[in-house]
Amino acid sequence: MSSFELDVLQGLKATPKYLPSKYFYDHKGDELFIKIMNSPEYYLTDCEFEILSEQAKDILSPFEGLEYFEIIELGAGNGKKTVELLRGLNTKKFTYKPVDISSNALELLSKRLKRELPQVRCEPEQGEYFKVLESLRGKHPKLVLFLGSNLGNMVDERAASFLGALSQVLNSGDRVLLGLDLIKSREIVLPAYNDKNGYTAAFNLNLLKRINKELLGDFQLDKFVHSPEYDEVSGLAKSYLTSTENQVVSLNKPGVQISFQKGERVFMEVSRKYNDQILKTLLTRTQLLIEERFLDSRKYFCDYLLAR
Ligand code: AVI
Repeated sequence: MSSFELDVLQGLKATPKYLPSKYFYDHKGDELFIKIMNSPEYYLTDCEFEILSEQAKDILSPFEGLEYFEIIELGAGNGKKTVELLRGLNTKKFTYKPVDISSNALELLSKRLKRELPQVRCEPEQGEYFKVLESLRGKHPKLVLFLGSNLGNMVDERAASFLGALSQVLNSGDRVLLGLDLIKSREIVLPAYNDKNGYTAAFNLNLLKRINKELLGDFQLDKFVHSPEYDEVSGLAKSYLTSTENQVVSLNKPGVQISFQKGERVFMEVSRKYNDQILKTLLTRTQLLIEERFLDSRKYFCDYLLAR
């Protein structure tokens, strides 16, 4: 059984039901995520683009005097923001190593780099963050980029163990640039997860489509609605797909039937929003310390520079 099949089965048999958001990113999911990032409601990308393009020099200052270093990007996506950070650097001094679960996203990124910064030495690696961590060990000084509030898609416990594992493969003096979306009002956050064009709804529903295709399922997409929620006290944004009627869905590959009640929700994704305190709690069991904060002009988003 593939891990996709196992994880989907486990999630749909659980109470309450859930599906892991890491499976959003098939070919169609990648396309929809790019549309989300270009949506006016999805402020995260613009904020971080502003930070990286306007403050690149300050962000990279700890690496200024070094002869050679590596820039490793976890969850590189299409690299639009990172290109801004790399633009001002002397290309002989570093290697850029983007890591992503999506080989399609890595291909798009490599093409973008060839077009926009052809001199940059780029060594892409396809894989899950947790699984590639070991391969990051090495003697060269490192800057690890974990941008886009990607950490927010992990529940806190997993985020803390991820940061712990990351800290363990780094050497003293290495840095992590961690891009986090900050806690703010629901009037700003909720529309980012419920855009008017319906890209976010389609992004969530696309996972049902993927299950239909890969696990021979018969989900009827018009019988589920995208229902995001956000609690501005805890900073937790959560996305659900809600069943609009009592229904039974078959997955013919494992050969199971799953019942849904009218109004029953399938938890699809957490997108945590942060503040200093929440981040400090996640860092307690690591050897990473907050060295500096880089904010956008609206103070919606923060790129934290962490030092090992
Ligand atoms: C990739 N990640 C940080 C996005 C987020 O904001 O949680 C994924 C996303 N889901 C819906 N819209 C965007």
